[in-house]
Amino acid sequence: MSEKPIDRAVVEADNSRLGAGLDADYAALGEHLDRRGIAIDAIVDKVRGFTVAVPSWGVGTGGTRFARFPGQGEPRGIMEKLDDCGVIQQLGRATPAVSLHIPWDRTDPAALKEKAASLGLSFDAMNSNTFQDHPDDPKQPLSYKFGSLSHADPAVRAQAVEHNLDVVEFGRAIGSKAITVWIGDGSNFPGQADLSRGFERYLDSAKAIYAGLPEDWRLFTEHKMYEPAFYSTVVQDWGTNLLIARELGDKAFCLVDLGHHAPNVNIEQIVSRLIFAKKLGGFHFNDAKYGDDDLDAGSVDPFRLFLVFNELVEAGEALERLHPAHMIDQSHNVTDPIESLIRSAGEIRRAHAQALLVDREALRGHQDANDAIMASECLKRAFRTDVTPILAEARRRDGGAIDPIAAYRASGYRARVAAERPASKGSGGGIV
Ligand SMILES: [Mn+2]
Repeated sequence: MSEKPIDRAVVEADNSRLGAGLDADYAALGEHLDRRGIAIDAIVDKVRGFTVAVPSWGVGTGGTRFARFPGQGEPRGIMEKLDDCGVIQQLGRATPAVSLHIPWDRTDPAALKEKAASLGLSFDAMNSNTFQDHPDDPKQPLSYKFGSLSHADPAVRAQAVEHNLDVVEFGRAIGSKAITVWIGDGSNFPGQADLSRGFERYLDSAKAIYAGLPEDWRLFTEHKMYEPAFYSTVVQDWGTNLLIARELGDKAFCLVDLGHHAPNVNIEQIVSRLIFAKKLGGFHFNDAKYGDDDLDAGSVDPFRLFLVFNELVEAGEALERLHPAHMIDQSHNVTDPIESLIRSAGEIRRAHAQALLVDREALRGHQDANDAIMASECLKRAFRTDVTPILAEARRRDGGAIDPIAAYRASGYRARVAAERPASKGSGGGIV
């Protein structure tokens, strides 16, 4: 595989085909925003400065608990996953970092670092995995069937703690600065688990991980209401998550996965509260209709994504101090994962750009005057603005494609790797 996975000529062809149209659309939008007192170039610069990490597991085809239908040319290991991440970054220019999962992505760290650098990629937060068993890992002989960090058996807890510390060590070697801990611990039936003792055991384990954290690292804990446990989970919501972050210390923060809440929960308000508490650590972006559907960000409810970004922009300097990690966490069952990830990164940037267009001074005035209609319209006006030319211009200025999915399809990349990578087996659930 060449250093840049897509031939530069493909990007140039896309940009010359669409360049004049973009110039016209950009000028028209610029004029429109100018009338609203907004300089379009300043928005483009902010969009260019906003990046989101892609998950290494996202470039393989996902599955449900019923089945997994493999795609063509799926990556067979972390090096090929990085190639696919390189395509996403080369065309979209929004995703310069990759979030790894250990042990799925375990390999020689030096080789990994070299490969990433050749593709212009770096590594964001590491993810530990104690929600499944690892029969091939001699360091994890005990089963996580009944939990990990909160398990009743101290030997299982110790093994899970040790695994997390291993992940930190691995992350150090490749330049990561954070670990995200999500556990599947919980129960299926009332009475199965002691809700109090389970949480106390979790906290003890989390403290042991925290104690092994390098000085310049952050620990993100991720809450989830249900699944794989269906009655209770140990870290079920943002309140418990905040409690954990406060118990652990200054390097501990809460990670918000948009899919990990009950339907209709006001996620943007949770974000606001975590900013207030100075404990917002980062995001796993995705979208959902019913549960943790892991659909493409912004594909079902783009207004909710916009409202989350509205809180982030509103927070201003307070957010800069927190510098939350932005990561995508999705499962692609029926699409080409590369296309889904390019699109999702674009939609995340879209929500950010729209939030930047909110007239904050006017909004505050409407709020203080109790003018519900005008306050609502103030947000809707920003949300209704089609910022597509801003997103495309940001990509073009950074050497990406004006229409990255069209360029990807024109490149023939998927057919090329399908010839090099034998099809994987489709058996078993592939949800991640
Ligand atoms: Mn997640």
